[in-house]
Amino acid sequence: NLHLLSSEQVHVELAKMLMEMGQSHLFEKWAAPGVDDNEKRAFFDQVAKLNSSYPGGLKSYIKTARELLADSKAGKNPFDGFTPSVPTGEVLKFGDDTFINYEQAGVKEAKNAAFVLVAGGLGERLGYNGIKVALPAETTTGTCFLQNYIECILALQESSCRLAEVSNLAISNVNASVYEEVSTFMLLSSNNIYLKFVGKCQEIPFAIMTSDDTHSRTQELLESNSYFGMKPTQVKLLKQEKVACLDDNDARLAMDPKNKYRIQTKPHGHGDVHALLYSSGLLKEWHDAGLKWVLFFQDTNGLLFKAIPASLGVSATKQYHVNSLAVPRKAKEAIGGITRLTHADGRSMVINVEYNQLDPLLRATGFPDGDVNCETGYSPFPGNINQLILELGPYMEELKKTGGAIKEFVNPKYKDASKTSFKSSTRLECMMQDYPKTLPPSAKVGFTVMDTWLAYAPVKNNPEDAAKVPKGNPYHSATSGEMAIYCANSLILRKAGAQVDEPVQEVFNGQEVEVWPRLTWKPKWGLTFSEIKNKVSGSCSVSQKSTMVIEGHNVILEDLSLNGALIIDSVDDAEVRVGGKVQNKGWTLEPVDHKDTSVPEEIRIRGFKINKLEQLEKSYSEPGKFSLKP
Ligand code: UPG
Repeated sequence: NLHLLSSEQVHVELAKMLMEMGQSHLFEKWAAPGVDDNEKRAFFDQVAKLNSSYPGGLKSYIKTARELLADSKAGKNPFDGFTPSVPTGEVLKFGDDTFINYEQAGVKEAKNAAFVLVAGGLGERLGYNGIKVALPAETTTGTCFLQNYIECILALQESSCRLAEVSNLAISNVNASVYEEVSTFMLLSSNNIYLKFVGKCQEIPFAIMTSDDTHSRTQELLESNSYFGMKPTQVKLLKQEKVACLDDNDARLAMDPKNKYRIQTKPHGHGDVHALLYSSGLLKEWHDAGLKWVLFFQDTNGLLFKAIPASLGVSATKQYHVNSLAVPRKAKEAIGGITRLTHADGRSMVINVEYNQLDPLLRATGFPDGDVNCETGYSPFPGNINQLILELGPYMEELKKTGGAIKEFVNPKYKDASKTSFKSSTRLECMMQDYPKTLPPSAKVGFTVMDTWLAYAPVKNNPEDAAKVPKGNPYHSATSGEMAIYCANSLILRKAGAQVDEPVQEVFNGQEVEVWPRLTWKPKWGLTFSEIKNKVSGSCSVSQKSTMVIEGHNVILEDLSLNGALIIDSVDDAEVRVGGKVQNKGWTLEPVDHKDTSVPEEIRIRGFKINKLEQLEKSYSEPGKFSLKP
């Protein structure tokens, strides 16, 4: 009832609560009554915010903190009583029949999905000054992560809608003329006539979790780029709040070192996303609109959407309440391991064990070597890439009970072995992948393993740290993130029938990487393997030095021999067949030093810049059929 009281009374109530919870030190240095009143009011405003943004309020935060700090001091193993084992999941192979079927099922389901990007992290390990979603995923086109994500969602939306429409046509044999007024996209009917679609596609909602560190810059990025083609109403930003820092094992709240009228705060972790989706009412809105799936993803993975259709297909086919995407994991790699934990009392769950906990857990449970590779050269535990697909109905039901609260942890850095004081203040944290921890054993929790080259190439490490990564382990840098996109696109085109040259090895920012031809395309050109395969025909070949940028939707590669740079842009109604021999000097990669501040930060952190020497560039701005055969 606090909000019904006048603000002064609210302050009194909050002060009482803090006193009751052993926080009187917060007021010790306050000036005499009547002095610094504005600052004192601001203090209570901050307390009110900390209180309302945490499920159960500050009282509950302090209580949980005391319990977790006591466990930590006692050295209690969070996995006490549990034995880890390797779980079984769905292992997919790109391009085979199973994969294609899952992709088809996933595209069909996509119209019932909502996407959630967690982008509140500052990316301290990367050390980039901007927000991570504004970084170019690759510099051939300069497309940033956020643009890529939005264009992928829009492409999926259109493919899903088209698929639904094609099946409607097949069922109802609709009169073609109905479809001829406006064109949003083209359909191929069962008797191979192109029809123009006039219906409205269901918009796939897109929510982005931001924080004080990223909110305004994310908003500006969207606004200054017209939401990258998405309707502004389709995108919702949810800002997570920070939580109070803790000074000692009694969970005394830490004062801001610079202001005696403020509590020091730090991020609470990506697990906040569940409480925010629930408390904002968004989940209910999606549920009421008949949606079925919520897909969570992270800020810098330029490959992710290549794996989304098939993994959504797995969720739909297997009716998984929770489906985590995973890739083969190198031992000690900084990605969590998906593990089956079986308790002595018979309980069992499949859950992520975070990368810093897997080794101690294994050592404590009869695996003296800890987190090591097995005979395959990989850890036997699949690596969690933190792409989660939740079925909305059961998810809503669970959140009605928990309010979205996720099992938290605390990670204090103690001054010495007595564990009585901390080197610096700590706070409670939570992770979005810990959601299944509160689920009943009946919940269907599964995971889907994909090839790393297809699904996972995040940008997390700065050049110095990346250069120190042990040989054979992934760099997870801006350099490797960009190279992974060219590699994946080259391998996909190969699988689609083109002959693509082998990569060459080069060193940028101290990291040895494979440089494949720089092949890029808009997601609307092809997100699934079937879509891409349909656009590659005859005998196509691409040399290693080549660059290709496909901006159009309906561009068909037909007997193309590419040895140079080719840039094609076309409106959706133009069908462009590209073939023949394209030969020019192309675009080259020129090394730059990451310390060279004359080069923009987003370029120098990858260690190369693109020299555009010569290219064949064509743009088709009118509808019609065209052929480009130089
Ligand atoms: N993030 C927030 N709010 C926070 C902290 C992080 O939104 O308070 C976001 C961040 O922007 C990013 C994501 O959460 O999009 C993940 O953060 P990051 O620092 O990249 O996570 P890691 O510590 O590297 O680990 C996560 C998972 C781990 C998984 C790995 C895969 O915890 O299990 O293997 O991501 O990339």
